[in-house]
Amino acid sequence: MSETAIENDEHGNILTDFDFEKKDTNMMMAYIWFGIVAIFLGGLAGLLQIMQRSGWITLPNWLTYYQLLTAHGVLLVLVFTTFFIMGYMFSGITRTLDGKLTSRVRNLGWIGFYLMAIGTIIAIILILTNDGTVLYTFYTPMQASGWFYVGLALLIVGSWITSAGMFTAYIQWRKKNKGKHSPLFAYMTVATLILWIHASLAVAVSVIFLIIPWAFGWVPRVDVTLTRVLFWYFGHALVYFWLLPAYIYWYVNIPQIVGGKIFSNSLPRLTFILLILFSVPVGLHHQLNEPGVESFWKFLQVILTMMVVVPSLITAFSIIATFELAGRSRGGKGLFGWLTKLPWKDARFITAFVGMLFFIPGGAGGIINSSYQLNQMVHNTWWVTGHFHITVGAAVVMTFFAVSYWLIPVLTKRVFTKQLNRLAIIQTILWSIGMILMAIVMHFAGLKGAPRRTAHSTYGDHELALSWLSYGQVIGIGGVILFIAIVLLLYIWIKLLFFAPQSKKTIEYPIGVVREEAGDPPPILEKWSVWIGVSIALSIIAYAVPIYQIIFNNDPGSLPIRSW
Ligand code: HAS
Repeated sequence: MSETAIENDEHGNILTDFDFEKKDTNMMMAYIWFGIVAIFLGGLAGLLQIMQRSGWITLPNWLTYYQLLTAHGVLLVLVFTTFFIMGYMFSGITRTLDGKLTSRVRNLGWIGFYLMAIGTIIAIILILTNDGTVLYTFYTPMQASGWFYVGLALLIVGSWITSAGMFTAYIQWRKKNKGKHSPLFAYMTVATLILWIHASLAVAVSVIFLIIPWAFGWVPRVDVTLTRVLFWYFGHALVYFWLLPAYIYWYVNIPQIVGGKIFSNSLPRLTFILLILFSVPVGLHHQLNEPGVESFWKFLQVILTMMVVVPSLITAFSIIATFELAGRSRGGKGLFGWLTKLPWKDARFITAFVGMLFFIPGGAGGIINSSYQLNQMVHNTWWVTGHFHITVGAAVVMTFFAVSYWLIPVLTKRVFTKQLNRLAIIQTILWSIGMILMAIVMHFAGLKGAPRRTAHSTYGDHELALSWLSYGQVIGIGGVILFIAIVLLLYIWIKLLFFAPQSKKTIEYPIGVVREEAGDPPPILEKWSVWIGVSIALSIIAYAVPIYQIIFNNDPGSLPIRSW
């Protein structure tokens, strides 16, 4: 569905006659606002921690490296992502379904928001008091205050209620539009939320039934292997919960921005179905070097990991096809002439495009990580930190920045001016340089053995550890540039929230139109029960035996450890 474009403003924005209802806008803005605060605080923690790790500063007694690392991880990859994603998906669901939400859906959206917000605040207070310094993976037997886990549980339960709101909107639309296939944005949102709920059930079971009773001292010991396996059941799918909304932008919004059409109406749906199926039964590839699980099951999940790469490769080729069609329809000739016709000066496009470029080495690095033997080389080194900064920290987050450059103006009815667009492009350049210096160099340092999750140390001036020092300096500079980029981003957002010129009309909410030649999607792709069933079956095949073995191997469990 495309909007009715009525005119262009002097900054080149397309103005439309579409308006969200004020009540809906308020709810979406609440999510976006929380995300903005989280990214700033998380970025600040990142800056301090990288400066400590590079040996540039000594932290005061009341603040430790691991506390900052926990705050950085929780605020950025758990809090910022979840709030921003929910706000963005709510906006797209509203825009492509009925244009407005029913009060039932909106109420669920608000209840979810408050639970998530309360949970986050509890967890952050515990991190600040140094009672939750267990990193974002909260690996047992490190034990935080029970309230830290209660906070995280509320964040997850809140997100389920938010999801219920979006499911309700989708079900209401389908009842009114029997026999029609749903708009692509809504379809992809539903797929993302199915994946999220399936995966997060495992971590909720672990937190509520295993970790919380142990952390409050109701039971003395915890089964470490079981909690870690349940964490990674969730933890790998979590990365696709970040990635899929970025894919929604690439598949659905960007075609409109580049002046093209959506390449196919079925392929994106198939991609998301494959991601539902294969993103969960692969978590053991994070534990290839851990004891307690038979290698057969690890190997099986390595094979399934190679399957989950397929939808990303489909995405790569589909997006390039979309760009080519757009470039050619704008007069691009020859083998690569279409590239010159893409809107390189539009921050809504270029920021996400650079994110896509980062995802090429990011994805290749992921394949290296998941190759059983190669994992021994990179596991627990800075390589992995580099990998996730160019995947989530670049590909995904740069896409979210691009989304914010039109979503905030749509919600605030302010104008994304030429000057803000220029600043956004500078922000993209800074972010890219920062990521190259920090995350790409981390890969090399990791190959030389530099460990992740460790504070600055020269390990008694050991020769090997000294060889990491020069990498640390470059990585530190990258981290500082990234923080400067966050400050610039904040400036742009504050302008868009409060100070950019107000517009009477709303700027375009870019929803691409599917190419006329593309056929209708086969109805089976929207039979969710089938795919949920297959997904559960695959997870049972991959996990039932190892989990059974862990539970019945008479592991005495571990007493708590406070390592900080
Ligand atoms: Fe990963 C560790 C394997 C993708 C995030 N990963 C992590 C951690 C995080 C993370 C946070 O197997 C650390 C967790 C922790 O704290 O311990 N990862 C993979 C694999 C993929 C993968 C196989 N990871 C991601 C994504 C993430 C993410 C996405 C966040 C969003 N990862 C691992 C493994 C580990 C791991 C192990 C554990 C390592 C260890 O030992 O601890 C795959 O999904 C990647 C597939 C992607 C591709 C790329 C396709 C390229 C595209 C861009 C196209 C470009 C265009 C532009 C269109 C094959 C789609 C070009 C246009 C032109 C015109 C030229």
